[in-house]
Amino acid sequence: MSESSKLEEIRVAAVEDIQKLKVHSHLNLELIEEVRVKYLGRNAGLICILKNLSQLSPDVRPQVGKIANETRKMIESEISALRDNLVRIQENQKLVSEKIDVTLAGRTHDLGSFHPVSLVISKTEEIFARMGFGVEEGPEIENEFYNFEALNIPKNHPARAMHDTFYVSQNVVLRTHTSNVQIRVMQNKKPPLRFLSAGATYRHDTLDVTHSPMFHQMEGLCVDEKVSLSHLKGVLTAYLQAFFGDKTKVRFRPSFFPFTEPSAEVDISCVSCSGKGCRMCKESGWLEVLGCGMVHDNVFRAVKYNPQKISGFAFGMGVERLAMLKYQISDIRLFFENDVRFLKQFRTAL
Ligand code: 2U9
Repeated sequence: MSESSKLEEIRVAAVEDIQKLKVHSHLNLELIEEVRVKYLGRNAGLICILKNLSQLSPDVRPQVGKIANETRKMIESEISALRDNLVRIQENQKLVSEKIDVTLAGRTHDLGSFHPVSLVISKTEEIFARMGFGVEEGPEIENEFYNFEALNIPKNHPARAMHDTFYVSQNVVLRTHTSNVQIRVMQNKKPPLRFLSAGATYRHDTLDVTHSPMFHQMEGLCVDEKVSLSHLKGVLTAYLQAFFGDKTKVRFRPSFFPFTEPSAEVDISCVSCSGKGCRMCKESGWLEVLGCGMVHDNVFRAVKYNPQKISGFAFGMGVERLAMLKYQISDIRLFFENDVRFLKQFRTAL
């Protein structure tokens, strides 16, 4: 068979194969590549003719060469048109399938909120910061020296009894107040000192509406030369009016604590009836909010401060109790159940 007839056969077959690709219902790049290799691959008939052109006699060579090149160009351009077309179709399909409706309503995220105990602590720290008080921390597991001895609570004092204190081992307790922090700070720093300590404390109480074996305390200490009871009254009155509102009345009643002398308990006018008398204040018009006093000389001696030269005031309050009064919560257990329906009510509390 002459080279020209072979070329004609190849051309007819290629046109037929390309036509099949054009109408193929599941055309893909591999099918196109198969046809390309069949006609333009290294062993394809057309390519062999082109490679062997030099062996043809000079009288037919130009004609065969011309037809062979034209056939190759025709197949090449058909194949690349098919390929471009397929790529365009696939891109369009991708765009359509990935289309998003930007007008759909977005998914919202639930905002978290601070626990009321955290809110009370940070609000208190903020108010005291304006009066020059910093914040200090200390361990919740403590030895008896820092929790009792240094605070003028001697051995055999009822507060040390097993029914009040959780003992970890013979000499080690879960702190019953945050006062261990003040002792540690006084051991490490010299006066003047002004700071708060806040954190979890533990007492051997049975859980009920007002008691919890774990609760939070905030305590404050101010130590310097010539610190007096009037400084104590001024600072605590300013704090309570900033925290509960500037119309709040504040009164100090004599009391007793081993670590302060003199000692006092502080009441505010009832947050519910403003002092007229109601169920919340048991008709007294007053609510007890904290304890305080002038630091006992024995406490200063325990940290090697000279009580002749320096004096100080201290105070302590229960954080859950303050939160219960401020937000009118009647049951302390709500703080520890962490029901989101309770917690989310404090989203905008401060
Ligand atoms: C040092 C010296 C003195 C801290 C004080 C109170 C009075 C007080 C209670 C309030 C309610 C504890 O949470 S509560 O049960 N606290 O009444 N706390 S004076 O006095 C200190 C502390 C540290 C070195």
